[in-house]
Amino acid sequence: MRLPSITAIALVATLGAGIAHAESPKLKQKDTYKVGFAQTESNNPWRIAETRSMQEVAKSCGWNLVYTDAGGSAAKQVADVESMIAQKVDLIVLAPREEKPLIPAVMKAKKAGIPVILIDRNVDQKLAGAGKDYVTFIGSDFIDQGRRAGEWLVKATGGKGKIVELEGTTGSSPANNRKKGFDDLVAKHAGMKVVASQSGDFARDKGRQVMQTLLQAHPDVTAVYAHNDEMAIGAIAALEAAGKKPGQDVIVVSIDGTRDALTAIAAGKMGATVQSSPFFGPVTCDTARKFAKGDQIPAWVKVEDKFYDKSNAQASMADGY
Ligand code: GYE
Repeated sequence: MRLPSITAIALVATLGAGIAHAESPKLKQKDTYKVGFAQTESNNPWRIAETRSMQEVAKSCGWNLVYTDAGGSAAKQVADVESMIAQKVDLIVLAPREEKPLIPAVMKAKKAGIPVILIDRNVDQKLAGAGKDYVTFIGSDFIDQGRRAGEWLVKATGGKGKIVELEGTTGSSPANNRKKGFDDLVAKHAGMKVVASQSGDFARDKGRQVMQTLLQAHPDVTAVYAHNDEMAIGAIAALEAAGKKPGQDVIVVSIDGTRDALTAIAAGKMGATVQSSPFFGPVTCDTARKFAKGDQIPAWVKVEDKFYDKSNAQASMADGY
């Protein structure tokens, strides 16, 4: 079993100075807390690694965890948060499935005097703010992840290609921002074009199905950019089923750093993946402790991510999950 605690804490950079949390609910300093963790779904290795990280840290952080799984439904996730409020938890850790539908849940918790820490995905910044409606957002820079995937692809292809983009869950912050980072970078290269961009809902089989359909309309595609590794693995299956050689005929790049992706890179079927660390337990415990102590917390506790291609995938297999 991997021990993510030390690296996860070390890879977190705080952005700017802390902000005053004048308006948001406070957290008392106690030995034990009742903490709600509202997960979005459990259908991929990333989610499972994240949940495990939270469960593991709960023991050392003095948390009695109230865990819910929204099963891929934002409406269920809102109801999950409402149930945590009814159970009078001390703190809610929310991984909001989509940017807008979870706003009412954040506002209800605020009204009930329960602080909310957002992890992994963010909510719409026009509708809610750190230090006011929730404590902070702990997570990766998704725009930068998309840009890094694009930069690698430009280098790997000499700036030429017909790209299929497989988007994550519609309305989620990683899908919105991974698209922006990649599309903006690719737009600077005249020889590169995104010929189709469609959601595969961050899911392996959906990615395979969408790729299968898009291949019929665009049989001359030369690259795939998937917003996560699960969809990339699904796309590789669709390419192989269509008689194409992933890694040779079609270059595949994505985001996450799962064990399956590192294996596919080592086997030459996938080109590269930008890590998106799911190990939120230690940094969330650390942030909650600091917040209870009255320390200033930045609006965004940024998680730094690694990068894997054929030069380091095999040697980095232990990073995978
Ligand atoms: O990339 C994906 C998961 O929100 C950062 O969601 C997370 C993303 C991750 O389902 O695999």
